[in-house]
Amino acid sequence: DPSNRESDVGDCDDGFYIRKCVELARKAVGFTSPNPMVGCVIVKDGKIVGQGFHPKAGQPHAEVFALRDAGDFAENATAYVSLEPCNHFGRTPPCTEALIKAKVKKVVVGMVDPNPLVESKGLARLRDAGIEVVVGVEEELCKSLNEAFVHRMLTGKPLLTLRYSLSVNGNFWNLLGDRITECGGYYSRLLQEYDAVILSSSLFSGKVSLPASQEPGANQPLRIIIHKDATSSNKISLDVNEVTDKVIVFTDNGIATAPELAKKGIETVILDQINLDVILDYCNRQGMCSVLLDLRGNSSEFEELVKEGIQKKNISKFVTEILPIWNRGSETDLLIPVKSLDQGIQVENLKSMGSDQNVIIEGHFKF
Ligand code: AOF
Ligand code: ZN
Repeated sequence: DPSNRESDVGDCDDGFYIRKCVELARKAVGFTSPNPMVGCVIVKDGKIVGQGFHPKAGQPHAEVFALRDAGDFAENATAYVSLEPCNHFGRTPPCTEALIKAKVKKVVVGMVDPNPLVESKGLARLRDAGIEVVVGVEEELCKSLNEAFVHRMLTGKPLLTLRYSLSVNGNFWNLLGDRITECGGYYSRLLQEYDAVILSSSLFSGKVSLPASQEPGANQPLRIIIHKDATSSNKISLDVNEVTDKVIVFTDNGIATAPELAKKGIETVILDQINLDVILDYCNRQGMCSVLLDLRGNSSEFEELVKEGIQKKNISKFVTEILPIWNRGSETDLLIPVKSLDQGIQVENLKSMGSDQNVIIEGHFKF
């Protein structure tokens, strides 16, 4: 009897269960690339009888875990999935077949899978098997959950996010950092969601100042360190104790840098010219969906990278509305976490503070 099963039912609408799927899916944040995050719940007679999420590429999909959890209760039940069930053999077999075999009656889907291998074919397969299919429940939520995966599927590039912390008085390039980089803070939480983070070599004077979570099992984004104009007198210094195995250095002078880093077991990529496109292509080939560009550091190497990025992408609002506000004030002693500078209200707040206020702004901006 399904009513004997443990459940956490609130109200019984489709949106509720898809939101539950999204909540489950997010348990794997930072770990699923190149795959999306997906959650699934199996519902029978108004009770959740099974649930699961996709933990990591190569491992079973959300539906498989949820069906396993539900066992025989899956028969005649409704399966809720935040993403269209796949109908192809990838690293794992098709979820459509698993749902059909389990004899579910109905499948409610958050969004169509933008992966061309799947796109609507999963839905068609379920309908062919006589299963009722509903699509597009909490669609925006499901899309935003997998914004990076969707972006990569549509563009062939990872989603790039610019992360900054800076003072009102400082200009765009005069970036702050260390006081805002404690573990567990805003930046620390942001890092958990990314596959890689691009850092300037100028940040490294003996140790890697990245507030990545120290919790066991926490996601550690690949640290991509840019070291431009490397010479024997301008060497990168990485403290090997702080370095995880997930570090790679992009440099334009292998002679100055590579042998020393190789001795420490750090991979170096030597390029004629370091630019964002090359780095993003590299990340894409590694199956990464999301990359964070950390604006801390003061070196010219970084300024060029960011300027190039700004010219290419449409962040005119950032340049026209936000930058002038920063040309005020003097020292900085107040921290305002800003989730996204896109939000006009926060811009207004800053304006009303006047020029004598000392403000540090922290946030991130999706390109
Ligand atoms: C689902 N449920 O939980 C996930 C799906 O190599 P594979 O077998 O893992 O297949 C990867 C593709 O399957 C991925 O690109 C995406 O289109 C879909 N992911 N699909 O039904 C899941 N993670
Ligand atoms: Zn699947």
